Amino acid sequence: MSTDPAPAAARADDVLRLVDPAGTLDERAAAGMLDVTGELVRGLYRDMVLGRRFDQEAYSLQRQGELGLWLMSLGQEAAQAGSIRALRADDRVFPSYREHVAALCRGISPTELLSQWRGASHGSWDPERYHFHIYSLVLATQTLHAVGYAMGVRYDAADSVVLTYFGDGASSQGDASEALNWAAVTSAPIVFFCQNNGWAISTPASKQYAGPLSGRAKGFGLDAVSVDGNDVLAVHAATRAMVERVRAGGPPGLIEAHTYRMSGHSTSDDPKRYRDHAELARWEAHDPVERVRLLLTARGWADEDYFATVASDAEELATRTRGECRALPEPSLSDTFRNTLCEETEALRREREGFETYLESFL
Ligand SMILES: Cc1ncc(C[n+]2csc(CCOP(=O)(O)OP(=O)(O)O)c2C)c(N)n1
Repeated sequence: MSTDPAPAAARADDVLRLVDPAGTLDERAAAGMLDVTGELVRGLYRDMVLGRRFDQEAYSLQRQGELGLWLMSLGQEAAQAGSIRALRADDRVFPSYREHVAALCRGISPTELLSQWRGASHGSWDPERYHFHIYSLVLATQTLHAVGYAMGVRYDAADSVVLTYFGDGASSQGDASEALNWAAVTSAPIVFFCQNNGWAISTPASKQYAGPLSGRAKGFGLDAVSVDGNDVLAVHAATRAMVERVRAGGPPGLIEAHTYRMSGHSTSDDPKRYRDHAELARWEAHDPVERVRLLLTARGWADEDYFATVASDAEELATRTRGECRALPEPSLSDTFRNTLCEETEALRREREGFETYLESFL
């Protein structure tokens, strides 16, 4: 049995690609979709490099015992930067748990991003401030929350759009199908963004479903497209087009971005036990960051000074991440009770006080 996720992608409808792995831009495909300027490409490149360096630092922090767990995003930078940069700041995002690059692009700070993984807080950042909801480890649950929110947007006659991220594994959850169906029948202003990285921990996509996810969405009545998820310009163009259609009152949409996580599922996982080396090597040749570096160089849109500046900004981000993470205050165990409900009930107060008395008995 093949464990290579590529066959699932091959069965998909036309997969949009604007830049190939050698950094060559397909001018004809891009025409009418995207005004490809040096400024746009430089910005996306920077997002990806900073996001990758942050992810690497968080991985190291976990290995040194500073974080309880980390879910890496290595290789998924284009899918995230390309899509989030296609949204307006007031568009709402419902992520799963691996959207670190997208979160940083939204302005969420390293500390806010890491505190949940350090066990220092229950939800880390304020979703209202960033229009970016907190992470959920329960697969696909956020897709239903997102549809509910999008229905509210429609009732308010507002013109913001909701985007929800989920994985190929999450698409096998009933919640995801319910969300697609409910979005379609209510014409909710929502875009489902699937980062199809071919694996749900150790289960390959080929063992989860037989047809492309984009096809499944069309069956529910959604608009759907398939993109090369390692091509940041293709992702950006496809998301912009889809978001514009949805904002203008078109049906909800789904974008299936074919990508690959070049690291394990989490710091608790050892992908060498189920993925073969050749598969990883094939995807390394499709590195999303390298492709953009080649494009920038070939077009003369960036020189060595520019790349050095981005690299030094990434180092600065890593240093800040480490310092701020280690300085996070220890949480109080009582907060577990305080964060359960918005307003503490009498019963909860009794439980909390009982627990605090129990803790004090150890002093
Ligand atoms: C409802 C539910 N079932 C099972 C799990 C265990 N689980 C955690 S991550 C994961 C695989 C998710 O794969 P995918 O959705 O493709 O996202 P990826 O982690 O690859 O980004 C599973 C099965 C869970 N967290 N929630």
